[in-house]
Amino acid sequence: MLIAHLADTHLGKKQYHLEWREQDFYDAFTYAIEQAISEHVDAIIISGDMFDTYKPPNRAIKIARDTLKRAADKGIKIYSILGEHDTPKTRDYPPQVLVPEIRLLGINDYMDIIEKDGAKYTIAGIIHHPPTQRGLANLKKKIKQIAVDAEGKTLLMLHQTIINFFKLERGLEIHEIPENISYVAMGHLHWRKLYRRSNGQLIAYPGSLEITSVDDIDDWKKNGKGFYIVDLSGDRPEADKIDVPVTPQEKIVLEYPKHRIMLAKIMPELRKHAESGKLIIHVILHLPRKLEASPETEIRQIISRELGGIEKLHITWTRRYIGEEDEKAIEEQLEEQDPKEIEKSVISIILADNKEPDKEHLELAETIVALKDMLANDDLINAQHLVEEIARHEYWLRKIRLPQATIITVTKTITSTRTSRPREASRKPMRLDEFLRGG
Ligand SMILES: [Mn+2]
Repeated sequence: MLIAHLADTHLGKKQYHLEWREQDFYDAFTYAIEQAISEHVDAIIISGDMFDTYKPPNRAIKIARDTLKRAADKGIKIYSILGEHDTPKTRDYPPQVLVPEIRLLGINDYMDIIEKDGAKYTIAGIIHHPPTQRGLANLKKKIKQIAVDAEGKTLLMLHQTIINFFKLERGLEIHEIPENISYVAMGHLHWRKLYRRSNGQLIAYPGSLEITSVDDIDDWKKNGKGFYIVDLSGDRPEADKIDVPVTPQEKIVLEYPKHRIMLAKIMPELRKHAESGKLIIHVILHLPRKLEASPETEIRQIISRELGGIEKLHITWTRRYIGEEDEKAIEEQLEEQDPKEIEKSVISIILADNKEPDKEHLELAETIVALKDMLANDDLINAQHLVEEIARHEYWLRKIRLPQATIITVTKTITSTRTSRPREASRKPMRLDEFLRGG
């Protein structure tokens, strides 16, 4: 029983508004499916975020249909779940309904039981659940039910955070996944991760098929991009990494005015990447605060000249202003810390009125940080859940209940040309309720 496990293919993503970047995501998908067909898999599973949005370009749907039809024509079954990207944000169908070859699991229909060589296998899936307390509670209930209903060796598709691996947001813990599930086919994290539990269970994130952000670059260099071919037939599941070629991306730091020398040093690496005919470079430029010049134009000219006029070249720019030596040291220190943890601790200290935050403050701060991320991602449905969760928090009740007859002092500054005599009322301490009434 061989299964190709893909996730986060993000079809329709048009990175940096580039036409050719949209095509790159289609090419990676087509390549992966062709590979899966040539490996003679019995099923292809896509663990969420197959499409970049729930309203992808028609082109994305057409390419998904054409590619998956070639697999289905060979008798390969295709299953998918929804990630947070392709979950409809209004009352609508997800884009997968337009691809008839896909059996979408996790909404009404949670599993399929298939037989091969006299053995039974369960392919199960649950759509992405928001990382709120209620969302996660529902998710855990569904996972338990699947573990009860499953027959034979079981594969479960999920699109969630597993907090033992990464702390993007709240999520599941490894011990919350029932032991009778052989292979946990994850999506959501864009990096490759393969973890074998002592009971033989495999938990696998294939990662995104293409490089979706600067944050993916290090993992791509270390582990490559692609998917897994999983063999469920043996006592223990086995997963093989299959690599998919992607457009190279490089992150470089250039410090003004040493930028020319630094660029020359890194050029052989850039030239190697450019052999593919495509390259995306993320330049982080360290500049003194008062610099008038824009070295970007010159750097761009050097790069395109040195790379022999490569056609598909895209450069992103980040400016970092460096004043004094210790400013730089602080920046380096900050880079080492997880920015989410910094946000969380700042918010929790504010909530604790500048005192040592306790568990409640930290918990609420974490929810607020999560809300900020969801709003940044335009994920309004999940944001709505979190707003409700935040609003219901007991912290506010304690915070608002003020001791009675609190006296606050409100002083008005009166600017008058006629008289310099301040009015009596403005100097008198006012009670809070008077103040709120506008007295
Ligand atoms: Mn994703």
